[in-house]
Amino acid sequence: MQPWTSTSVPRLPGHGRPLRLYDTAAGQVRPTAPEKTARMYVCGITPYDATHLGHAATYLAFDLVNRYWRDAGHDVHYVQNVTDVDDPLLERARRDQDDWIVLGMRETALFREDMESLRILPPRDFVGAVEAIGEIVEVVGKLLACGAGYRVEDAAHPDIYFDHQAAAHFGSESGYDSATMARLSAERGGDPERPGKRHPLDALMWRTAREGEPSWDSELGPGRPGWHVECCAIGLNRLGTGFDVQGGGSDLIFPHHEFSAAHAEALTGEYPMARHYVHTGMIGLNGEKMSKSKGNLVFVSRLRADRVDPMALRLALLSGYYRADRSWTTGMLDEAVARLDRWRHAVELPAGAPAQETVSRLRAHLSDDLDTPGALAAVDAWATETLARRGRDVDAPALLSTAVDALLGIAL
Ligand code: 5CA
Ligand code: ZN
Repeated sequence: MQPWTSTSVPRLPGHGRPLRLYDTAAGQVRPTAPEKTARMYVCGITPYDATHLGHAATYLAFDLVNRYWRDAGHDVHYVQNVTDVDDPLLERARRDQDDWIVLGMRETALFREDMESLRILPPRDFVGAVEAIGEIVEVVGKLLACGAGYRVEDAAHPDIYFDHQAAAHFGSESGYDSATMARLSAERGGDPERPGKRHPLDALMWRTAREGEPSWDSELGPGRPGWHVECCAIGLNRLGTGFDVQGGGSDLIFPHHEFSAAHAEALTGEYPMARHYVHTGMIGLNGEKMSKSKGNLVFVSRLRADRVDPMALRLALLSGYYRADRSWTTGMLDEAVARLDRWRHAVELPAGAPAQETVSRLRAHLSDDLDTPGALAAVDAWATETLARRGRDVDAPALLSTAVDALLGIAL
């Protein structure tokens, strides 16, 4: 798929220390150690509805990772998928008597616009499940051939499942106990009740054709791909195994990332698939989880239509810790508008407080597991000094503005 258009990233003099991120598998903050080209896979949208603030906050967190690595001199090979064929999309299309392909195209187009307006750097590879069907079939075929995959004994629908015991490290990504795994798998798209599976946890890799559902002819027989194997195939084929970051919201810790990693291990014999598993907190609204069923989704496109400055929106989303479950409030947006206004006034002055130290603090906070509240506070302190006319450094406003653009993605 065509990704969205990139904004340019200015080069900032110097660099900070290595980026440290919380790794779900290790249960602690660890330094990332990319080679010249850093490799990151972030789970993309299922395009049956518009981008809400939860999606935006998640992609924004990984945008900071991307920007920090670039600032450190790395190239970043960033891959993101689009789950453009799956149950939620087909269900929505059926409910609205819509064409599932057109629905997916429409919402993906809107997502691109939203990402571009928020100045989120695009992935190098933006890959839809549909365009990757050939490579997914190949992965499923190999897993079937080596015994990690099996067909359920169901003459009408001999679907292919993954035997989770085929991966020696199954469970190491989430660290969850079996009761938690069973509960989450049932809640998040699994089918523990399906007769004929070797184990209730085992995940679907190939769903044979059903009446009224899209399917593709393949050596596995006509059908469509399961969800976890989609991300495994798209990621491995572009990044290889042992890539730096596998990312997404915390709702993907299990079963999605556990199974993608297990498929990769069974397929390649190598472990781990990713060196860091990084998960963002869930965004809610006024204290309640943002969800379709509650009808309390706040869409980026709606805010854009209301002429909210995307930079204020970006700043508002960055004002909380990325890993914390947190609530969106209109107060956050008001605060961000005022903050942006202060910063813009400060950088417009002909001179300001010296900014070198602020840039170092900005980098230090970001390198510390993306401490954005600390990073914003460092810029606030510089703006306060500058607006009080306590600085005469004529280079400071431009340096500060470059740093805020390069590292935080905010255009002042
Ligand atoms: N297509 C799959 C991933 S392969 C998917 O989860 N799609 S999604 O549209 O449901 O979510 C897209 C991304 O946004 C995922 O990384 C998901 O973890 C994240 N996300 C979803 N809801 C929220 C939320 N309320 N807060 C923060 N992140 C969220
Ligand atoms: Zn995914």
